[in-house]
Amino acid sequence: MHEPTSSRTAAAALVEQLVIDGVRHVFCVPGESFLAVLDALRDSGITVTVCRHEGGAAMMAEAVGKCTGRPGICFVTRGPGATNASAGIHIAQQDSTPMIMFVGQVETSVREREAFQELDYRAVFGSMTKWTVEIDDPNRITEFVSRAFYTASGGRPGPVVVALPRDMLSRRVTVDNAPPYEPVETSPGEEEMARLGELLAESKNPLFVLGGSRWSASARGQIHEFANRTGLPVATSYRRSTLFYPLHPLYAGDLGLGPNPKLVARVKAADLLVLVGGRLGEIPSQGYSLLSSPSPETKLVHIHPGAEEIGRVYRPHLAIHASPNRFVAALMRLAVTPNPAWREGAAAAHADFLAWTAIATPQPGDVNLGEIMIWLRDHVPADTILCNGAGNYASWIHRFYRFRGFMTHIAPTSASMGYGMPAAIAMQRLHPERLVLSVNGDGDFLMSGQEFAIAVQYRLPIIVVVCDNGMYGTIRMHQEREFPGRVCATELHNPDFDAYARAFGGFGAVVHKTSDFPAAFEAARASRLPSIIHLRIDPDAILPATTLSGIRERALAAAVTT
Ligand SMILES: Cc1ncc(C[n+]2csc(CCOP(=O)(O)OP(=O)(O)O)c2C)c(N)n1
Ligand SMILES: [Mg+2]
Repeated sequence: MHEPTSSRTAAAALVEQLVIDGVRHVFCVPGESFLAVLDALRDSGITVTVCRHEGGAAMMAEAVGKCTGRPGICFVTRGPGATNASAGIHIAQQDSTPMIMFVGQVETSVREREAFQELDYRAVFGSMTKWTVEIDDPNRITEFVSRAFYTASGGRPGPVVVALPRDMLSRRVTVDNAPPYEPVETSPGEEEMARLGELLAESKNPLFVLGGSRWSASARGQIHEFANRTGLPVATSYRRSTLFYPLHPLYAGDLGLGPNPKLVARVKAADLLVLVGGRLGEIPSQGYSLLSSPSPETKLVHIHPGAEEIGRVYRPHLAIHASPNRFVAALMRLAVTPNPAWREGAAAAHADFLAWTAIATPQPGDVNLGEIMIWLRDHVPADTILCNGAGNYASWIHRFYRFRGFMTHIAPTSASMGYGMPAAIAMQRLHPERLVLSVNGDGDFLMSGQEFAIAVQYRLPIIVVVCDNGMYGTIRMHQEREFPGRVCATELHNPDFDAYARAFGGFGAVVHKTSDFPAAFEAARASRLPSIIHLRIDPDAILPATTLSGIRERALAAAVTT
C-alpha cells in the first residue's frame, strides 16, 4: 500500500488513492479536462456511473455520502460542468453530507486568461464547501486527496471541491500513497456526561431529538437500547426519521414540514431537550419558533460533532462536542434512574404519532396519495429505500409512510427539487438487491428526469412514482395564501410520464384511481425494468389536511375583512 512508485501519472495516483480510501462508486459526466482520470478509472475496480447532467452526478454522490457516511465521489468537467453540479454541492452542505467533487481545470499555462471554460473554483464554491483546492503540484496529489476525505467527513461533514488542471493530471509522479482515511470520532467528556445525568434526573418531561449525519447503524441500535432502559421519549428531526424505529413504543414522531401539532406542543412543553447530532435548523425548529434565540427557556443539551455549530443559534445549557456514535456509546455507560413519568409521557406521544399517521385523510379526486403511502408501507420490504426531492407531494410520504430501516429514506433536508431520481439511481447502484423507490412531483421529476435514461442504461429496476397535479403545487399553495386567485408561473403542462418511461425503454403505467395502484406497482416490479407510475392527482389535493380551494377561499375572506 505504501510502496513508492515512479511510473504512474498523477491521475493514476489519484485513482489509486480513491481505491485505498475505500471508494467503490464514482458518478460523472465526462469532460476532456480529466481524460487521464477516466483512463485510470477504467481498470481500477471502481464502478463508474455515467450521468446525463452534472447536477444528477453530484446528487448521486451526495446520496452515497448520506447513505454510507463516507464521502460520495463525483467527477465533472470545468466551467459548465462544475456550475451544473453546484445543486448537489449545496445539498451536501445543508445536509451535512461528506462528499468530494473532482473537477477538471484548464492547463496551468493558460490560467487567469479566462481560458476556455476556466472557473475560479475557490471564489465560486468557497462559501458552499468546507474546502476548495486546486492541485498544482502533482507530487502532492495523494496528500490533497487524503485531506479531502478527512475534511469532508470530519466534524460537521460537508462537500469538498478539488480542481485538477489538465496538464497536472498527466505528469509523472514519485509520490507515495497515503494510508486509508479513518473517520475521526470525538467523545464526550466525563464531566459533560455527569452533568447530562443530573439534568435528566431533574427533568420530568424530557425529549430526545435525533438528527444530523454521522450516525452508524450500531449507534442507532444503542439509542434504542438506551430508550428501552430509561423510557425516554425520542423524536427525529426533518428527514432524519430513519434514526428511530417508527413503531417503537417510545417514538414520538418527526419534526419536519407539516408536523403533528401534538408533537410540536410536546416540544414546547418539554422541560429538557436533548438534541443529538442535529442543528435544529429552520424546518425542524418550525421557523425558529420552538426555542428562543440566543437563550432558550427550555433547558437544551446540544450534542454535535462540529464545534462551530454549538452555540451558533441557541446557547445550550449543556454543550457536548461529540459525534453521535461516541455520544450514544457514552449513554450506554450513563447511570440513569428512570422516572416513571418519562415512559408515561412517551407512551402518550407514541399514541399521538400512531393516531396522526394511521389512516389516510380524505382527498379531492380519485387518487389518494395517503392511501398509496399506506399501501406501500404495508407491502414493501422493511429495507426498501425511498428517495424523494421537494414538493407538497412529500407531505404524504412524511405523514403516512413509515421508514423502518436505517437510511431507508434518502431525501434532501435542503428540500432541493430534482433529487429523488438521481438518488434512486445511486441507491440501486449501491444496493442492487434492494427495492428502491423514487417518489417525485411532476415539477420535481422533470428537473432530473433525463437520468431515467441512466436507469435504463444500467438496467436498474427502480420504481419511480410521479405525482402529477399539473403544477408547482407548493408554490401555488403559497401564491393562493398570499395572492389569492392570482396564478402566475405555477401551472405545468406535462407529458404522459408512462409513455416517457416506455420511450426510454422502461415500463410505464398510469393510475387514475387509488385502487389501480397495487396492480400498477406489481406490474412494475414484475417487469424488472426501470418503471414510472404516473399518478393523476387532483390539483385541489394540496396537503393531507387542506385543499387548494380552501386556502384560496380563506385568503380571499381574510382580504375582505382586513
Ligand atoms: C431546485 C429547486 N427549485 C425551486 C424550488 C422551489 N420549490 C419548492 S417546491 C416547488 C414546487 C414543486 O412542484 P412539484 O414537484 O410538482 O410538487 P407539488 O408541490 O406540486 O406536489 C418549487 C418550485 C426548490 N425547492 N428547489
Ligand atoms: Mg406538482
